[in-house]
Amino acid sequence: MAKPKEIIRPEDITTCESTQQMIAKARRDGVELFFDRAEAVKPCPIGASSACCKHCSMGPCRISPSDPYKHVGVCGANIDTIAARNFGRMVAAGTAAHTDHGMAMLDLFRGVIEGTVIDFEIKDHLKLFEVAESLEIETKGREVKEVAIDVYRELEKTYTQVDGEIPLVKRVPQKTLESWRKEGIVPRGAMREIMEMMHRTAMGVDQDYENITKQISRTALADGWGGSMVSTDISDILFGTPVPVEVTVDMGVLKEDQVNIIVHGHEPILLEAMIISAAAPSIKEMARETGAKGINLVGMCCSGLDVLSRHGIPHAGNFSSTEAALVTGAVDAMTVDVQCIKQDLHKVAGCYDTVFVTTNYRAKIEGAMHIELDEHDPMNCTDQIIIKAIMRYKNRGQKIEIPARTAKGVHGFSHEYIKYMLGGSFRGGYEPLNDNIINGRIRGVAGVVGCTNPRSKQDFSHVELVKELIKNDILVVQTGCSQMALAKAGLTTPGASALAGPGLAEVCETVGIPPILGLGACVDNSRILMAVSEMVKTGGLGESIADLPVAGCAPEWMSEKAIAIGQYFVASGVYTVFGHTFPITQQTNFQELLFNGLEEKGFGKWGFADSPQEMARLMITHIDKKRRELGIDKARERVLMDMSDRRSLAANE
Ligand code: SF4
Ligand code: MSK
Repeated sequence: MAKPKEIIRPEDITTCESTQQMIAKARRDGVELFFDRAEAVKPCPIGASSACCKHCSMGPCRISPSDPYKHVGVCGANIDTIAARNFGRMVAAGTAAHTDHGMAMLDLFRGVIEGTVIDFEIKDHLKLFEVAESLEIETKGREVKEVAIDVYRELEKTYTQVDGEIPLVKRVPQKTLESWRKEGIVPRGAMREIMEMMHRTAMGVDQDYENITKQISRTALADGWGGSMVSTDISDILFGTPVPVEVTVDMGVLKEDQVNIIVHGHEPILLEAMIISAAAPSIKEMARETGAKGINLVGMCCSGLDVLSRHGIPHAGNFSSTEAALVTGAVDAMTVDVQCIKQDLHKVAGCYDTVFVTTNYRAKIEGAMHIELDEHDPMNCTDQIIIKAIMRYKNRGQKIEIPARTAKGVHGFSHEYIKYMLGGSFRGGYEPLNDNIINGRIRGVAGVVGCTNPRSKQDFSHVELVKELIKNDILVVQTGCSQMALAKAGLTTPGASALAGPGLAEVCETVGIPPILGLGACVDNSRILMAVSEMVKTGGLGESIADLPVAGCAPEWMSEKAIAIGQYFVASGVYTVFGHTFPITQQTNFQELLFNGLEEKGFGKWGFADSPQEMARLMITHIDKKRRELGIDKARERVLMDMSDRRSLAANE
């Protein structure tokens, strides 16, 4: 076990009380968690500044971040080339993760259409037809299957198209699209963009940081408006578009008297299949025979977020709590698929006799049990896992300690539902949102998303930042582990309006929504792109996404996927702030380009801050700047002084 120099108190590591309790238990049990290793293994300062290159065997070459232009690599690559290449490869990896996930969803969709996958079906016909129409596919008088085949063929181009523009850019506001065309960054298929990104960042190819940055943007856009968007659309078509539902979260959702199975990862098919298996009478009977009151399916990380709003499945916690949940001893099985699965989950599970199963051929863990999920017979895998979990329940020898904490919240706000809830069934649309931004009741909209990271106090920055934003009348939309941080803090309920500024509170109370809207998994950031696109198309807030009073933030990010997401938001026109660290050397040309130069070209830009208060200040300052440029800053001043006007909002809506 790696020994941290000093034992850090659990309350200094995380604000999640359940995780604190389990850190203390793990220490008593002698079990090492990733929090311990984060303390013991300090990050390399040169790597953290992205000032090293190992792209060939003339190196690795290291540049001093404190004097970055003093030296160059053996080949002559300077700090801007080295940092831009490293950044580009992070974007390529993040884009590959989302687009490969999307491709898997598309494979499943094709299987359903061809009839080779029989356990799933096209559940949401309305969404299928809406997607078809957005791709300019004829729907009138046509059969569902005919439309589905055409949708499949169009969406496949998102990956394979070698030239021209991918089909989903039809959804991009015209002026934003024009700015991409001018810069030459409208994406082709993701396979082509990722391939070119990797080629251009190899030794001795593209050595102009500005030119590399164009391909970085193009690759990231192939993710946000391509692979990620396909993944979200197909999930909705096959499993249903989420609608708001009350869900219970936090580790208290584990039940001492039930067979607890945690599903962790990113692809919804695993948990969807698990739900079908767990409902089978023979399986239920088998569980009952062991004395268990039932089978308790629980989500974690993004798999859980994907299905919590479709099925009301409880959620135990985010990325930083996955090991901690095992420390309860109450988890009979943890099953995983792809992305954000720590290798040591297998080891921690072993300490508590928990059955740990990998299920995806792309993601095995050395020594771990692997039961492959085949979409043609998914329940063969999930039945086996549940039976193993029931056996573990029957023979539970561990002393169990389940944290008592739970919180309830409302989740499942797709961009379609936001349209409906704001406008009502007869006049669904984004006009009420835009109107309330124009009149100043809502100051702007912020996306707060992304991971947790053991190098930041878990959940702290997410919760403090969001509280500060809603206090300042900024409506917050969320995805990923950030959404779960706010859910555990009990702030995803309409009652959270009590913490909002007066204008935002009034709008939320009138409509009956929380000021913090959870949109789903990290791949569902595409829903936020669709929402900002709708805001532009609705009118009154400028002509491109870059004109909107909006901002984004990933306060505790850790994954390359987060960098890809950040870059597609920046290239789409959104000011995007990252917290705790940023993979760049300060005061270099590449940093200047990302943090200022891109905005001058009509895109968004990157920002960085350490504290949630500073993140909020940067985002609010940007939103106010956009309000000034739109000429709507005066409206807000008037509204803030006009209490009776605010009170009449309900009557006017
Ligand atoms: Fe060094 Fe250049 Fe090789 Fe990178 S590509 S390792 S900077 S010689
Ligand atoms: S799981 S990418 S830690 S959001 Fe999507 Fe959470 Fe970040 Fe993984």
